[in-house]
Amino acid sequence: MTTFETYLEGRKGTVLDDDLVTVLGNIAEATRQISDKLRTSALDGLTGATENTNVQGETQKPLDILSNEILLEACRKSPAVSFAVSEELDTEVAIHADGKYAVIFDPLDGSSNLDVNVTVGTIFSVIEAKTPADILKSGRGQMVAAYAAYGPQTSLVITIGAGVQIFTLNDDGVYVMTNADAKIVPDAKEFAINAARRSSWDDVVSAYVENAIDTGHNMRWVGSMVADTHRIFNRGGVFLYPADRNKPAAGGRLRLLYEANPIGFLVEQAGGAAIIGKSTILDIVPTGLHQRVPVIFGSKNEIAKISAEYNAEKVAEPA
Ligand code: AHM
Ligand code: MG
Repeated sequence: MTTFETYLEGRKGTVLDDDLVTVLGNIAEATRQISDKLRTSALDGLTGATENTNVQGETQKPLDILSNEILLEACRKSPAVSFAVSEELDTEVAIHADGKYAVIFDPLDGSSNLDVNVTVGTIFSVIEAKTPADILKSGRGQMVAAYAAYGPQTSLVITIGAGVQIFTLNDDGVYVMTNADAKIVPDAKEFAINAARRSSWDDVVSAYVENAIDTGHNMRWVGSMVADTHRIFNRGGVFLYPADRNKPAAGGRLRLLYEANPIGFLVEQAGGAAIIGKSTILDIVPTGLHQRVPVIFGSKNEIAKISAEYNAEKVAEPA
């Protein structure tokens, strides 16, 4: 049996040093705590919304705030963490003055689904950053990316740049490896998109979806990116959240630093691809902590078809 702890110990000397192993152990423990809180949230009065809005203008759920606190505490417990960046915080938070790693996270992705009792998740990424300016580097600078999916099982899906490993939380609260080398199949006839927004899609996305429907692709949309990603890890497919063609300046719906980048790193490490249009997600140099981007990722050969259409310059690149 390989636990998350033994896996990390065995990978020391790669990107992992003792400090980073401690950081990852504490973050994994935070996801275990969040998983616990989710399981009994209705019994503990942790449902519904609060009166607070975050910097994105979104109403915060009690569990958004609690998950954010749990992750911040995990950062404070880790001497090597310099900064924390979160969907739920206006700006970066300084943690330890002599720290070297920034932890960047979406504490509870898909939280609009919380009371519906479907899968939600925590997404995070670790980069080297000694100053706030170091945080704004492209996704290629990520050392670690991961998500925890809180569904019927709690799964921790992680890359340290050596493929993707999946761990499952057991009854004793220990993450046990259940897939040592997760791969996204290169071809799959399934796509995920919020079709209610089709009037805002660009021509490439509209044509892709139309053709997919005409050629017998299936559609699945959870509305919780972690859940949609986890399905793609299991049976392939494509996820699309394009920019609104009527509001190109907004960039898209999903955020680069704590949604698109970690998922992009994981997807590439599993043999898939992740783009915004002509460019790959991981090559974008961020201009702000909460910057939004179009997000299109999944099975390599399907993404290649979409990318070829963008590159044919039929439309301008979104964002
Ligand atoms: P969140 O981090 O506030 O939950 O927002 C991100 C979520 C994604 O999980 C999901 O793919 C998307 O928002 C769904 O957006 P919508 O239902 O508004 O189209
Ligand atoms: Mg999110």
